[in-house]
Amino acid sequence: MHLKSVFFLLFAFAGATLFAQTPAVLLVKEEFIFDTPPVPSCHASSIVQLGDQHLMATWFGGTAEGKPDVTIWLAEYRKGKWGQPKQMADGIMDAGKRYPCWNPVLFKTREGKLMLYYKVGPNPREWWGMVRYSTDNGKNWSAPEKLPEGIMGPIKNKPIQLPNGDILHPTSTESVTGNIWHVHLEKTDKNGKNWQKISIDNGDFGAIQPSILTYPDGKMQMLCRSRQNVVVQTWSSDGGKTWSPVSALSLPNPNSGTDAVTLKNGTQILIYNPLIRGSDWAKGRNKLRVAASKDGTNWQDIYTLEDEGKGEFSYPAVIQTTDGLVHITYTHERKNVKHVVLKVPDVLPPKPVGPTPSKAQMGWHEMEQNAFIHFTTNTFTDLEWGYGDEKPSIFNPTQTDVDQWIKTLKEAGFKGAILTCKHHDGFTLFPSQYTEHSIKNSPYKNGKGDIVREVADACKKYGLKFGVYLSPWDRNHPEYGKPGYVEYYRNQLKEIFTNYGPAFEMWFDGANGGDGYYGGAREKRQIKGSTYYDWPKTLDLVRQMEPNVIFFSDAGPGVRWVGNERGVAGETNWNSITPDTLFAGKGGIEKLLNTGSEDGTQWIPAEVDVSIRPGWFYHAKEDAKVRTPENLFDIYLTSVGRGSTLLLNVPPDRRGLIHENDVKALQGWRALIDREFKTNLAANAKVKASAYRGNVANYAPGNLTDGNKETYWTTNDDVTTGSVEIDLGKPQTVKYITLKEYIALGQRVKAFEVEAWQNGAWQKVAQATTIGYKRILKLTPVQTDKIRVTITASKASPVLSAVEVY
Ligand code: FUL
Repeated sequence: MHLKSVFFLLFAFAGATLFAQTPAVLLVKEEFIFDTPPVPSCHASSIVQLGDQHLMATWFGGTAEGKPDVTIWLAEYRKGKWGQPKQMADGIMDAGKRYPCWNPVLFKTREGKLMLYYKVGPNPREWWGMVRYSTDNGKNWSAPEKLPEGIMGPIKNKPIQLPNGDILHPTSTESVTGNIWHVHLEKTDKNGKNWQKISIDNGDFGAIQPSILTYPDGKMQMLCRSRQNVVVQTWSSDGGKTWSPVSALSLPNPNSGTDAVTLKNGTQILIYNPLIRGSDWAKGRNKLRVAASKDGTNWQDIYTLEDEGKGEFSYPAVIQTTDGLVHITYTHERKNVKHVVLKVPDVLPPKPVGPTPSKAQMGWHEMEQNAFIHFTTNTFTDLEWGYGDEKPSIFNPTQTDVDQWIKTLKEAGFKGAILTCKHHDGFTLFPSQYTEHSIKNSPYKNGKGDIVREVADACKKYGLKFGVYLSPWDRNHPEYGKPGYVEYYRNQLKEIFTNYGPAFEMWFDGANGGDGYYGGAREKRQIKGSTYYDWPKTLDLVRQMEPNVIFFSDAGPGVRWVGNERGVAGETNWNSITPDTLFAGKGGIEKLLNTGSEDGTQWIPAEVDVSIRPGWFYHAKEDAKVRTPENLFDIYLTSVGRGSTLLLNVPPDRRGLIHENDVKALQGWRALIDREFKTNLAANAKVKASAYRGNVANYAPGNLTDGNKETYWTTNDDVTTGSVEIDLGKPQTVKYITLKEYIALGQRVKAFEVEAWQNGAWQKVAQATTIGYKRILKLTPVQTDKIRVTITASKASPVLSAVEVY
């Protein structure tokens, strides 16, 4: 690259950053405290500010929690960098006995005394409180000393210092017998001396590990983890002397540590795992969120720190530094401590409305276009549904070039490809050890071939995600319809997901039961779609291997069928649906699947599956019936343009190649999309809005045209309609309007219209209902210099991330 163009790029990039608005909650930084963990396991961090750009964090670490070698570690952060961790304390006691160390807590008083509290002892029921002090910001520390008998010190979260200098230490106990968990407070003077206990009525709750929040009216609140699957609280109106009985908040808690802090502007911040407890400790700790509140009672999620199908992200610690930023540390898979810095706006973002997409679903929405690949014995028998009695010897694609398939798909703009690893005929495109009806008994590469491997590898090579179709209905298998087949099916899922992953989507269709070969029985077998496969168990099995996989079926749970195979999502297309009574293969629900339900309980967006040819499999007689680029473009508008993801089937032919006609159609289609959406006339355009939330930049209408998917325009909570006006600068021919909702906060818009400024007046040029991830409206081309979008009905304040004009 020429030096000049490097300069140009740098300049353009800086310009874009300068003019971009800020997301409501801005991620300033995220990093791990260490590059190479000094010990195999770490947990329970705490963080404190020592000065400008100067922080200190602590945690316990060793071979594993509870092992005698576990010690207390400390690291300092200066000017944006974490230094080498140092060991600060161990559990070697005078008698030569060694115990594990636990939950360290850092605190610095207004007077400048730095305190490192921690616990030592065989377990949380028998541990005792320890402390070290530093009066020179951590350069030198006093010798470890035991806290007075019966005093714990802060149990996990930081203390607060009262206006009179006294310190309140949030703490708790776990009983040696009877397994009673109980929160209380300890109070000291400003030097951390003269300990006093303040007891709290815990009622029936088993609560531990409180954090203390303060309110402008002088009230205080403690938030704690509980064994009752909720975050619990207690309040004080007398400066912390007495506390109300413990009660539940509406926030879930999987019996995992939380932390909270009061910001200078009065906003309360809580970091918590928003799930209920699973079958073991780590379950329920796979998601971690930031919630905010003004009154301590009404909480809203404002940021997602972690959202994984599996894993432990837990035990947060949170502080606000003098520059206003919020610093969070938390346990990351027990391997590292993660440090995240956020800027939280004074005016809080809108509360999420209804269900919202998971991180994996969001990734799926952003893919927009995926390809389906149907290939099996049907390609050679000219059937759509093979009976299951095919001879493996007929599978013989002699010119197979999987690179050609995936390269073609890549060039057409697809982001992922889902392969029929096994269709209803039961023939496996991989050498399954569980069946002879398999590629291993075909002439393809003398029985050494493996199309699943080739596709997975080519996807990797071309940067496409790989997905799996493994038909539940199997017309070859003798046990189909009996319990034995379900085990067989699960075994093959194990083969696929352990040998060919990662897979982003698993597709299981609704076609089930009926006649088939069934190992020679040649009969009709009916199954009960709602129960036969025991899907919950099967999905759990797959999740163990691929925690973030998206499951497609008629009823989700990841994404749903769109209700037809014509390529058409509903004009009105809600990403939500109530799946309670739905299951794969249930009849009569096509209309519901097509539109979703406005009040659906789960985020299960529609996927539009359609074939480029009349059939799903290649048939020479359909070579002239390949969809035209124009037809594919219409499908693009009725799928991606209606907030869905398109899954377009492109079946390889008998040679093992994507047929020339299909290649040509795809190329034409791509060219059409590129041509029609070449220049966004609204990029960086001036935008006005009828109103915007709190009149602050975080929610200003300029966020609609800044090209940043994390920024959005929204209104105050009581405003559910509104308009934005885009100034195109000069008269332009406008053919399409693209709108995007910021779906992380739920799908909201129910109706909107678009107007163009013509001859001194607004003329309506389109109206529609839902938006969702993306909505493209095709207009009768119009000459105009101004476009106005008016949200006429919305479930709550509309939240839009983009308006594009083409
Ligand atoms: C349906 C199947 O029966 C078809 O053969 C095809 O695979 C389509 C995508 O799903 O359920």
